[in-house]
Amino acid sequence: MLAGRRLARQNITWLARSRGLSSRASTVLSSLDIPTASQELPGVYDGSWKGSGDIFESTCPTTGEVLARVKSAAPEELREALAKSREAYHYFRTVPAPRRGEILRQIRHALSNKRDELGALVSLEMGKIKTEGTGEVQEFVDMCDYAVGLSRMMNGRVVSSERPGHSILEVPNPLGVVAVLSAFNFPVAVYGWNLALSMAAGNATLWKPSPSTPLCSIAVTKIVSRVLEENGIPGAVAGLIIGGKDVGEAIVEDKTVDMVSFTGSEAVGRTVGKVVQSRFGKVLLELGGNNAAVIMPDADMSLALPAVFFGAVGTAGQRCTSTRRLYLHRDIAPEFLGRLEKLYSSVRVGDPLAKDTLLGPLHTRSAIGIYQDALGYLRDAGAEIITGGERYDAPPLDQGNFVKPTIAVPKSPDPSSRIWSTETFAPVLCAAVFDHVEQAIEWNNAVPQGLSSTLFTRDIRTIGKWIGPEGSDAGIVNVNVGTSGAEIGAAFGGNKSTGWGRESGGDAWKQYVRWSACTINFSDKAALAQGVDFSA
Ligand code: UN1
Repeated sequence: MLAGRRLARQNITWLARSRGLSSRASTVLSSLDIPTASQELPGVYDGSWKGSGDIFESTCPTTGEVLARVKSAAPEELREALAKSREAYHYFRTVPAPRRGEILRQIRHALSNKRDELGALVSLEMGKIKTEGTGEVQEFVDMCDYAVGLSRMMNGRVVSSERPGHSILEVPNPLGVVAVLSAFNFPVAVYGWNLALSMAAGNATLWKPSPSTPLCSIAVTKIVSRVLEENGIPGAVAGLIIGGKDVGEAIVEDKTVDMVSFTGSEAVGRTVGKVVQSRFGKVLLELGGNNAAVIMPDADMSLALPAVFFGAVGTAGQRCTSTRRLYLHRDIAPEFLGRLEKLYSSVRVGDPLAKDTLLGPLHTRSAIGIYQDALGYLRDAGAEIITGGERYDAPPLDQGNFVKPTIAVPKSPDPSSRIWSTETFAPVLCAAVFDHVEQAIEWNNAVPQGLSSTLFTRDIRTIGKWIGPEGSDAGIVNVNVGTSGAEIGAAFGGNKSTGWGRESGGDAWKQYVRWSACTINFSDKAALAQGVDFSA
């Protein structure tokens, strides 16, 4: 009897301590040492954990439950974090690059040890399915590998001088403090792209994640900071600052932030770009995408169909690289749409943590509104909705932000109309029919955004046109591969209103350093360039 009562009491304590969190949520959080008890979590790290600003709630998009309450940065905490970042940079810039690479190798190891747990947290907090959550952590791991290599290859150049006994060096040096303002849709990978390059380059990085995915950033920062501490490196080399619009604005305006790497909407990016430019800081923008897939009559359907399906429905249409426009050659349009619709009807919707799920929820309640607005506009403009077009409103999906993936055929393919020229961050795919590849390329290029694009064909001549000067003007120009799901090895980013930024691979690292051209005179003569004679 006594034992029974004690057990009941224990049960009550457990419930109180875990705030009635579902076991689904508490299992994921506990696996990453995120407290499930009711205390508020500190959301600022600059060598020590703190936070006394407004409280942000992390809400599960699948169940609507509050996963945690996080204390954001008060204004003086932001100022302190920025000062700590600068101090950390002063130390870190003197650490030899290959040694910085060794620390990145340890971070890579620590992240990959927690790959499944972090992947599950991404699923829980952001809402993408588990395989994509894990894939995102893998992207960070890959990026660390890449940066370890780079740490021995961030080479400058020796340039031939026109003057005897002179040498010219182009030298990359650490830049300073890099702020990373990231979005909810890739709450781990996009920080990984930036942190890995920024660390290899010898900078201090300060991360302001989306305020709706604080737990992913806290979990990642804990893993990274442990490695830094073990190596005697100041924690502010990889600082974290959770905050809202005011914190974002203060960072963007702050002259001590040498570079701002911003991922988000075109509207906010426009302001970020202007403000950072006006104080002559460096800015890297990754803004909207409005990505098209072009399907030629000779396309291999077994490649094109799954690529469009994943591109448009994967991540519930919430990648910058999601396929939003589908241009079909007249000869295959009815067959393609019929088969695509079948794939759509087979989509398994539900808990993104469940193994078989292909479609999770949208990240926020307000995203449902954006989806419904887009559908309302399409209907008013006379578009035919082939499939989807509404929420899943039966239990248990009504608890979360679930919407049906949609294929629409707008009345007109006019790329300047709102339907085609704006990015809707939801699974809405608009289709149009073309007769000649030139027409499809023109439509592909006629929108303001220029992130990703793809062409499906077996004809080498069409491929040549597509990737050449008369082809797609996007930053990512694929062939027989979907618009989304890029690897880290090539530079990632887009042109035009996507912002021209480049992250991850390729030459992206060159933005995270300051370049010096150093002319050195090894001779005894004071020669001037271009043969100028200034002898007294
Ligand atoms: C984004 O949506 O902001 O290419 C990034 C992709 C991913 C990254 C997307 N590797 O889809």
